Amino acid sequence: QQMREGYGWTDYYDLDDTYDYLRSLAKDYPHVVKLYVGGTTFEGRDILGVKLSYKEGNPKIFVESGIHAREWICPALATWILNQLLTSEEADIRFIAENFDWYVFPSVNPDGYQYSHTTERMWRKTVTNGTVCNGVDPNRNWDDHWNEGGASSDECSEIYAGTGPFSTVEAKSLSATITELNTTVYFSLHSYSQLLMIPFGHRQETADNYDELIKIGDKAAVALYQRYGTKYVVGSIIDVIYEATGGSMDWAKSKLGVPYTFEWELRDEGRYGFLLPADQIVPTALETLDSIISILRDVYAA
Ligand code: ING
Ligand code: ZN
Repeated sequence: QQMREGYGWTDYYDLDDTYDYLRSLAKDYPHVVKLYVGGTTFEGRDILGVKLSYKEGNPKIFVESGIHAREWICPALATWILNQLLTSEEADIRFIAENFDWYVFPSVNPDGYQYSHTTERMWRKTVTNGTVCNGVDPNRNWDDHWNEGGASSDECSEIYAGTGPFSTVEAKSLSATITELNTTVYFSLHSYSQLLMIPFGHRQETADNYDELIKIGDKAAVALYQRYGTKYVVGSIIDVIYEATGGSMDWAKSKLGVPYTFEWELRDEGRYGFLLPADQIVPTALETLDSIISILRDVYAA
């Protein structure tokens, strides 16, 4: 694996290293990669991402990674994908690199990610100055069926929804960026459980293109399986994991009408859980990219 100025994929890296890597890409590939600030945080950090584009007029892909602080495989996977899109000579990878515009945000909860590195490894939420407890679950704070189930009003809960829809600056500012983009594809990266999910996290609606998304998802899970035999279950959030409301992907589907929305729960099934050993970064990334290629081939053909 190519190493660049202290960054690579045989170890996990902290926020500063991750952001430095994005800056190095913008510097080294000035015609293809541009830094893109997607929002801001409680502690005043940028939610930093990149736009990767080889030509005008491509459909857009938004990659939301690291919304939960402790899911360290997600930022690692996001940067690994960027490296592949820029350096791979494989036809499938060149195809997805050059025929879509990629907006990749490896760590959309940077305060939480930093906190998970410095203070509490198992931190999930954002960082706030709560009255009794710290943090909001940034994947329960979006303005779609907010706090209607699988979320909590208790500030100390791991799934605390916040004081109202988009009460967090992180979800609010990022949602404004996503709205402006008018993206065709929305990918959300989480760990762990080996699931490939589509909207919704409640039973009040079903995705308008549910059958199409399931069909694309099932094919993608087969593609993923073919690399190392890793098994993924495909389905809606409510069917395959649990009830959850106010999540980002549900918002992208129901409020923006993004046609193709998928959310991965990456490796593993719980042996290591959030503490996935770093020697699984590259295998996880390779198999996940296989599923991404499958999805994007179908999206392109649709
Ligand atoms: N899982 C997700 C969570 O936020 C999810 C599942 C996805 C819920 C999308 C709602 C919307 O709880 C993890 N592991 O965080
Ligand atoms: Zn998560």
